[in-house]
Amino acid sequence: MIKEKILVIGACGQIGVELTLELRRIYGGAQVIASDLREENELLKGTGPYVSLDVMNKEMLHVQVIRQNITQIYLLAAILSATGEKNPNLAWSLNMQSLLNVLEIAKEEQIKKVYWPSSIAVFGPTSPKKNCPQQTIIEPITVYGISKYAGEFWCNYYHHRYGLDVRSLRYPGLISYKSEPGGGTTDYAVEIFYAALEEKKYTCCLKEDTYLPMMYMPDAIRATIELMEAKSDAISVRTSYNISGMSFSPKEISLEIKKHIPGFRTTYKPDYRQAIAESWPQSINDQIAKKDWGWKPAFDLEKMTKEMLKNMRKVLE
Ligand code: NAD
Ligand code: AKB
Repeated sequence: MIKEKILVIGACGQIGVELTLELRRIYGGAQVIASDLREENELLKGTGPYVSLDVMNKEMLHVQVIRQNITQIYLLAAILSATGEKNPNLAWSLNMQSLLNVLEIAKEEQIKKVYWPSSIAVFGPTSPKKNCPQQTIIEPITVYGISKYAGEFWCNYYHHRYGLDVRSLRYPGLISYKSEPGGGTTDYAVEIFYAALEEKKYTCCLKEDTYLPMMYMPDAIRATIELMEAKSDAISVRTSYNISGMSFSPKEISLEIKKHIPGFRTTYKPDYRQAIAESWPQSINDQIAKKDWGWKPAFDLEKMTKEMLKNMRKVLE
């Protein structure tokens, strides 16, 4: 049996650190090559090999894939929604070219499986706000959302045209404590925990009643692994699957945190991120992921808040 050799690109980001650690737990440290533009993340050090890699450099990427005998690629490098609006050309260029480089090399080298995440940011103001279905009107207004929607169709194209086994999830906003979020509109849902523990007050960039789909990182990591381990013929969606965890507003998460930190106060100072958040659905329908590969989230707002506070207290000690 051929041992899997996995390349994670963007391994030092919010998802990359936790996903790399979980892949190393499953496949063994030496089998999972972490790579990024940045310096190696502290949590990854000593857990397996690390290479410095710019995914935009196709030749360098190709050499690594051949040299390391890679069988699976997880591509996580991207510019997220809020940062993307500050530099739309750069966001389009990185988000598209990184994917095209990976898909093309994966096709040439007959890579067994590719993972690339999409986002709820594909949806736009004309998509249904509540229980947003897999297939619906999709007219994104951010460069990030446009790049994710285009990317989904490139994945679909490489699957149908070349038989490449590429799989994808439309993550909601992800909440985690191990590595910091990297410039998204939903980052407030992580920042609020730091602020609550360190200052007992927080100024939120969104209005108090802005509902968004969110997920605790352990659910997102499990969803990713479950999708990648599912039998190929169970995967009916080759663009990207809707997945859902929870949905809450800044006011609701503030109240939940206040149950544990009684003096905590949030004030609201909406900025350019408000328009982005308002263009996205408030909740997501993930019935196809449930049916195809058995997706089931484990964390709701109450459980996630308890876990975040417990774990962040340890980090801040
Ligand atoms: P992040 O910004 O935290 O991490 C991205 C990593 O990619 C960073 O470590 C960065 O240094 C690296 N990178 C950037 N340019 C690179 C390059 N040219 N070559 C190699 N590495 C490069 O992002 P994240 O939150 O971990 O997101 C990972 C993926 O998941 C992205 O595709 C993102 O769109 C998607 N996603 C994330 C969320 C979320 O809430 N975090 C939600 C939906 C989708
Ligand atoms: C962002 O806010 O840009 C990300 C996402 C939902 O894709 N967290």
